[in-house]
Amino acid sequence: MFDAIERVPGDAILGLIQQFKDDPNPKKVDLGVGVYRDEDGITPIMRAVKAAEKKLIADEATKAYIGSHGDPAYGEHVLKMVFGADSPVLADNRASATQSPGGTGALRLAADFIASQLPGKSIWLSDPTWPNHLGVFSAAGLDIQRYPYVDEHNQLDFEGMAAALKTIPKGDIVVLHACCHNPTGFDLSAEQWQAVLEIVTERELLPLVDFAYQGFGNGIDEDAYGARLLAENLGEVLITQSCSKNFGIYRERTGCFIAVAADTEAMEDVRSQLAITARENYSNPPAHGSAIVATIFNDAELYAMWHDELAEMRGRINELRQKFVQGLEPHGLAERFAHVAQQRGMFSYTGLSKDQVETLRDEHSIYMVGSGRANVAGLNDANMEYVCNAIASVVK
Ligand code: PLP
Ligand code: TYF
Repeated sequence: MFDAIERVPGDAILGLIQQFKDDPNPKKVDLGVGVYRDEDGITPIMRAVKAAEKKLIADEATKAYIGSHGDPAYGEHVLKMVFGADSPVLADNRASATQSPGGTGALRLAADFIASQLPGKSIWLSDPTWPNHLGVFSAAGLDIQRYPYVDEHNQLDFEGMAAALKTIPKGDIVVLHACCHNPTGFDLSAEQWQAVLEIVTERELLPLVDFAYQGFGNGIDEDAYGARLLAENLGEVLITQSCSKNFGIYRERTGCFIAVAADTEAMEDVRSQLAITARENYSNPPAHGSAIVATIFNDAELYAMWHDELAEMRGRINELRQKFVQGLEPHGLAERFAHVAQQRGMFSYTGLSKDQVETLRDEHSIYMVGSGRANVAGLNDANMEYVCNAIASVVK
């Protein structure tokens, strides 16, 4: 029976990991997959996470199931991180948290919830977006539509985006990246979020805010600006959250699907459906990652340790953005790449073409995604000059 099964290519971003490993060039540079790297190129376990794990090993009393919505303590901490402890949304008790296997699991919960409870609605994704958005939403059977996000010069095209949002049929779902847009690194300003709120209100759209990088852009609260603005001013908002990046616990699969409803009653109705969606997918979420996060939030010392290290990571990325543009200055390319210093998060749409990306890989062993997306965190003082020289050689 399996004779007819076709072999298909794997995920292009994850495929870069293997290509990089197999490259014998000692000068090779990995700017591919989106994991944070430190100055030594390592993806470290954060200090507070290590300490929380030690505590958990000593104190953990059971491995019994945690329930379809996950650990309530984790859910409460995530709601406070996303909305702010004093949020009117939380005071009104109209937000529900369902712990999920990573942000991807939250996206799948969102997709299945939309497919079963909001049938006939299309889902609108930025063009470009994280390729897995297309995979997850189409696997759930949703009709996918696109709105523009960058112009032909690889700059944020907010006018184009806003014009497209104004044409979306009433009741459709629009996916917005809360911060650190993947793959471009272009985020919306406060004024632009306000404009989005007005369009979404006027068109009666349902925003789905994908929040995978809180704390990687400008700060925990700063990065939540758009998500909070929408949740505080709209009756209904969906949020898919991830702790993979900001706690560095990628493989522990720790995320949360948040549904904001008009009031507590409506929220409880939605919540009851989400327990079924979770159960039908995987029954219960994994518990280790959420236990780490809850342990850190419950301990003032661990919280401070985590908060400081996240600030260090964010500071390093933003500093690398500046150094990269400075490194291109002697080549007369500082202006052409000035946008890299303005972008936020791990990723930058560099503006390099597919051919230039291929030349960088084949001739210089510098790996980035075909779209020209670079993981800025893969840069460091040791490889910066090498990368800048190589880029200068391919663009000239
Ligand atoms: N959404 C975006 C835009 C992402 O870049 C990621 C990153 O991997 C995710 C969601 C989900 O991440 P994870 O499933 O690893 O938590
Ligand atoms: O965009 C990235 O690099 C990260 C990691 O199927 C990732 O979000 C990439 C592809 C994928 C899963 C995670």
